[in-house]
Amino acid sequence: MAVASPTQDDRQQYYEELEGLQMGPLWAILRSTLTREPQRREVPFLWPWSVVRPQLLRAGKLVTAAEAERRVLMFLNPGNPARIGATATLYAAMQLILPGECARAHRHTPAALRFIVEGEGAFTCVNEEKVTMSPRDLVLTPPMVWHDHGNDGGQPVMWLDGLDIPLLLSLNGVFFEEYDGEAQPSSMPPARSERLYGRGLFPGGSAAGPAQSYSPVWTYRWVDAREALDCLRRSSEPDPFDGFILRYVNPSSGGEVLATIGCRLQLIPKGIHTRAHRHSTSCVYHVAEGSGFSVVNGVRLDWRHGDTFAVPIWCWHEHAADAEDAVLFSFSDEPVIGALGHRREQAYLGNGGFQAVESVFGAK
Ligand code: 1HN
Repeated sequence: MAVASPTQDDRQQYYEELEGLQMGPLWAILRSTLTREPQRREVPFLWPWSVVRPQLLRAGKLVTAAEAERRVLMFLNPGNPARIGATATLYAAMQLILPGECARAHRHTPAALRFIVEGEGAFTCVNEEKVTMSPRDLVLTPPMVWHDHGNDGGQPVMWLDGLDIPLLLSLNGVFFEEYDGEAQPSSMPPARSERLYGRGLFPGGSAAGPAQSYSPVWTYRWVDAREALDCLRRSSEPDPFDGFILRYVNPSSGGEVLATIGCRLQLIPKGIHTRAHRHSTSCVYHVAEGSGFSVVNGVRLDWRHGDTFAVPIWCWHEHAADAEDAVLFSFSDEPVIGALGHRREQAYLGNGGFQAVESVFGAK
């Protein structure tokens, strides 16, 4: 029996009724949801140190560490104002601690890393172990590990904070606890985690535990990382897409330092322009040494020491150093994408492997 064709009104009325019942027709959103490639709102973006530093020092005059708990300026991606993050999964920010200040102890499920940008004399106390912080050291505070920061020196200390907050928020996975007291006692021998786990030797016998999901080494020193990078540069060929690149490793597993965040240090030799590629992971870069530029989806980002920039997922990117070697520290959500089995990478094949520059970031 033939059915009378439904009118637009019939459908409209039906959809409205469904809405009131907390239901919806999949066919209305199927194609706009299951897209051929990721729909990304975040855009390539750069936060210049020359802009960030004075604003952060201004915060030091306006807000105490005690008031703020953490005196931090967040790096927010303008493509997605609703999200607290530099990319869809990664939060990045710059923190300031002034001489004599304490950023009180707490712990939480989001994983964190610090890459020190300026100043000597600060420390992070990680599970009762005092970890000193010097420029360009990497310091980890893994999930649910107690941490507070202090500054015993005479200078303001600033560092890049990297966390997986946007990811954890989307998983509804945030737990947070305050410590009973402002700062933890430092009951552990100084530098215990580096001395015990950071030297290719591990406890044996009954003290040998299983591989951990995060690195038991709380800090990776710049002198060591820089020396390793130099050694790599002198003894191997550069990767066409990444130059000379090192992975900060969890020595208990050989895997990434944090379950949700991977860290890299890469050297782009002077005069080298890497080929463009893109991958199904997002990344935040910080310029540890030198200057140069990256082209990210056709946008040229010129960078120098202290700058931080975001490369959202599936964006073409290539790097070039100026007259000196440049060193980029970066962190990404690669461990998450990898664990899900969704790692993809693509080389840019057009134009000899280099993108055409369509715009220059920050140009008026
Ligand atoms: C945090 O614990 C710190 O300990 C910094 O320095 C930034 C942002 C969100 C949640 C926790 C820190 C943070 C944070």
